[in-house]
Amino acid sequence: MGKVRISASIPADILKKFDEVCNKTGQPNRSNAIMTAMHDYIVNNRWIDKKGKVTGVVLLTYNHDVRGINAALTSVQHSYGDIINASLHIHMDKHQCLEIIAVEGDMEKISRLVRGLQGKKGVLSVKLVTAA
Ligand code: NI
Repeated sequence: MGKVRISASIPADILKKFDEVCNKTGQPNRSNAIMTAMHDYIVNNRWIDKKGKVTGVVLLTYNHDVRGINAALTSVQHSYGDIINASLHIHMDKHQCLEIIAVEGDMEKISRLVRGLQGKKGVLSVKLVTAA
């Protein structure tokens, strides 16, 4: 398949970090690294098409300095109490937190939970890993 040229606007600090990781991982050029990152994004989001009962974990990282984020994330999780078995909070450093949320239930509802978390200001990443 032929290649297409794209253009995108992204924050300078993200690009700087991206280029640093590209160098460390030995990517031949930025286009190749972006292609790899896009492939990972596609693979990481395959769960979107899953259906039925799913068991897994949601890995959520966020910046806890953002005003109101803790309350917002707790509120979302309380709304999905029937599919959340447990959660574990890890203070990664002074600013970043990792939350591991064990989920079990209908994929459609888990998907809504993930989207609810993704939409909050200060959230850095949300990843769902399904066990079955
Ligand atoms: Ni924390």
